[in-house]
Amino acid sequence: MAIVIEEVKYTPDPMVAGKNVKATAKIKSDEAIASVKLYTPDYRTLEAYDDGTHGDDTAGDGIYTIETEVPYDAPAGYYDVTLVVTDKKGDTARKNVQIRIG
Ligand SMILES: [Ca+2]
Repeated sequence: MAIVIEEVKYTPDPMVAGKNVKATAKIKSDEAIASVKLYTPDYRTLEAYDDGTHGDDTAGDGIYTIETEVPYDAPAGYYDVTLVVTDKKGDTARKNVQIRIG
């Protein structure tokens, strides 16, 4: 198990169209992480950070954070997003997560 993605959370839950959402994923890896990307239902690719900025609370704690605005015209409902983690050796792990927009 090179990369383990655990504890994906977001607030507020459900998300609100036109408002900010903060999502976090706890990631464990034997290798250094190269990138953590989230593919959204509206075909955006968002980068998650563990650098103490971009809404991330603590740098280097293995909790990666994305802060973004939910599209104002997003219809309420359940959606699937995909989180893809790539390490510096090029190995990847992915996790599908169901989100809710209220
Ligand atoms: Ca962090």
